Order: sequence, then C-alpha cells, then structure tokens
Amino acid sequence: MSRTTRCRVCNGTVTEFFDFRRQPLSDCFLAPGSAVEKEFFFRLAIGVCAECSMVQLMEEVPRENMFHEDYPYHSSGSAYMRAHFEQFAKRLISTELTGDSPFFVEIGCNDGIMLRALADAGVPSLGVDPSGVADLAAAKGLRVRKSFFEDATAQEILEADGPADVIYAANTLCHIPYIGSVLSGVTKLLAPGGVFVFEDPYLGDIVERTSFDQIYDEHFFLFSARSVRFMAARHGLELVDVERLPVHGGEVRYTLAHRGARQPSPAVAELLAEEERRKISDLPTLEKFGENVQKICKDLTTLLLDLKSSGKRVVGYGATAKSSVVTNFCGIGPELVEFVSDITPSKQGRLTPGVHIPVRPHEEFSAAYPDYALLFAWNHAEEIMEKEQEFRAAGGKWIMYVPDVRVV
Ligand code: DWN
Ligand code: ZN
Repeated sequence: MSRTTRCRVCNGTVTEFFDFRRQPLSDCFLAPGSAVEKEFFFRLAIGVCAECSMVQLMEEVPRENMFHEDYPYHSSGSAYMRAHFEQFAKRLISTELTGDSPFFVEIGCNDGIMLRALADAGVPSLGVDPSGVADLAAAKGLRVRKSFFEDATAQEILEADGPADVIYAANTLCHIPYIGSVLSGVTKLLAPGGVFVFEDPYLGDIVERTSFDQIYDEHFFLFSARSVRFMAARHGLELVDVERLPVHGGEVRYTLAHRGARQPSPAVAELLAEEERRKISDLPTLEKFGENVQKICKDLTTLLLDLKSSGKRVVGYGATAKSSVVTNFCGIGPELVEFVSDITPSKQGRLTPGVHIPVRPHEEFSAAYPDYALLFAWNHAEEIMEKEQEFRAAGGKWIMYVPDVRVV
C-alpha cells in the first residue's frame, strides 16, 4: 500500500512516489573530530498532492537544523549567478521600484547580492535571513534582519517600514514547509500594487532532466505553475507572470500580485497548458521519473567502480547540497571519489554529509589533476568548464549524471 501524508498547502492527500531512504542534512559538512554518531538523518521521500498537485517531501526537517550560524552556502560563489541577480535587480529598479519612496524586501538574502545592487541604486531595502551567511551581507552595510520570515515577521516589518513594493525570494520559498504563514505575511506586507517575485527549481525541468539531486532536506517543495497558482489563490494572491530561467538546471520565476491588481501575462496560460499536456504532476509521470533515478544511480556506480578497478583517479567538483543525495542514495564514498574540490572556505577541510568524502580547496584539484572530475555542480557546468580548460588540456574528463550518465 502506498504511503500518504497531509499536504502542507491544502491539507489534501499526498501520495509518495519515491523514497531516497535515510539521508543526512545536505549542507551539514562535518568538522574534523566532530561526533559522527550525532549526525542527523531523516527519511527523504517525495510525494504529490491529489488536490492541489503540489510536489513535496513526506517528512519535514526542523528548520533550525538546516538554517543556522554554520550554514555554509554562499550565493556569490558563482560569477554567473552574481550577474543573474544583478541584472534582475536592474530590471526591478526600472519597472517596479520607480515610485518616490520604493521599498524592497528579500526573504533569504544570503550574502547580499541583490541587496547590494539595490543599495547601489539608492533603493531602501531589507533582507530577512536566519543563517550565519546573512552576517556577510550586514558586514557590507546592508540592512538585514536575522530571522525566519513568517506572518508575524511581516507584520513587524509593515509596522516599522510600511508596505513593500517588491518582496523577492530566490531559492528560498521552496525551502519553507510552513508556507501558509509566509504567504499570509506577504499578503499583509505587499503594497496594493506591489509584486511578490520568487524563483525556484522547476518541477517540469526536474522531471524532464531527471535532476533528482534537486530533492533534499532544504527543498521541501518542487513548484509548478499549477501548484503555485492554487497556493496563491488561497491567500488572495494571483499568479500574474512566469518566466523560465536557465539557472540551477532550470527554474521558474513566479510573479504574484494581489487578486485583480494586474492582468496575468499570456506566459501564465501557456505554461499551465504545457504542464497539462506533459502531465508533469501526474503519478505515472512521477513514477517513471523514479525509474529514471534508479537507472542513473546504477549507471553512475557502475562507471565509478570500473574506473576504480582500472586504477583511475576520480575527484568530485563542487561540494553541493545536491551531491549529498547522489552520494548517499547511490552509495558513493571516499573509496570511489578521492575528495571533493570546492572554493567555499566554510566547506573546506570538512567531510561531506553522510558518506564523509573530504572537501578540499580548489588548489588541490589543480595541483595534481585527476583523470576524471565528477561534476556535482553540473548546474554551473558552462562557467566551470570555461575556467577548467587546463584540466581538459591535461587529459582530464568530466563525468556528468544529469540527465544521464556520460563522460565528456
Ligand atoms: O537552493 C539552494 C541552492 C541555490 O544553493 C540551497 N538549498 C543550497 C545550495 O545548493 P547547492 O549547494 O547544490 O548549490 P550550487 O550553487 O550548485 O553549489 C555550487 C558549489 O560548488 C558551491 O559549494 C561552490 C562550488 N563551486 C566551486 O567549487 N567552483 C562553484 C563554482 C561555480 C566553482 O567554480
Ligand atoms: Zn495540496
């Protein structure tokens, strides 16, 4: 009998379609000498709601376990992503933040790329983020409130600063299981003509590319236009625009406004129709996705075992949160991948979650190139391959596993 739980959006029945079994926290890199027996594990499984079609995790990890002082991810680690956010900040400044006293609020501001761009243009803004990386934004003189964002937070911001013209969240909203509280806060804080814009990994791309490593503790929801439209309507909000984005392996930028405040763009109806045609939220499609995940894992472990038996060196590239589910689900440890190269100081010298592969600075990768680099940061492939031409010239090869396992 299939397992079920209650939907965090509408309380409907969520039916499980894939079980990644026991998994650690994807961004919990163990410091040397830390108590391995205290490592946190949970059952990572994913299902879909029969009522509202929201795809979501079956179990929730307490938020304080994930987003705390030691949270290691820095959004500004990719030049491509920095440019992506700076360009969008410019667009918002010229389209939405044009009034006499505009106000911008960012939920999950991380190290402050967007806030910096707005501050440079003189737009008053506030970032809300509970994790230690927000200190980096504050240290740049940007205004940050170090807390989780929920209904009460929105009320306090409204009383202190007044309504927001733009509320923005990049790679954050899908991280929040108590999303009803966030949306009721947004409804209060958003100015009558304002917009709530958020961008997150897109279910349609995840299904199409079998990018199963987008499913982990932090990614509680996998959004689609259909599920977002439904969720917004419960809070008096309306989906008025969607934009496909090439970043992080395929995302959608959703724009919500107060119901009736704006005319929805044709892109909304187009994406809804495409989702309907492709049946991206139907159980048979999602079960087929699960079969593809099993095939990728089998092919990847077979390749790594073959390389090991022929004496080749394999190093991981990018100690991503995504790599945690790949390594733990497929059973890839330090016996198959010597170390993982990563430019983030807070990950270096530590061990990856669960399987405990050492994370080393990039200098160790370039000092003695391996035969193969397993590209865990595949979403940054273009930027990384451009930078790593010497590795190629030295005979190095890349191992990719999305949408299928191949050597390039
Ligand atoms: O949603 C989330 C996304 C946006 O960021 C979070 N839940 C957590 C995090 O996920 P991730 O760790 O999978 O994100 P990235 O952006 O794929 O991580 C890239 C990793 O690779 C970083 O640790 C930095 C590293 N890196 C590197 O070593 N050399 C990245 C680039 C571009 C490089 O050249
Ligand atoms: Zn639901």
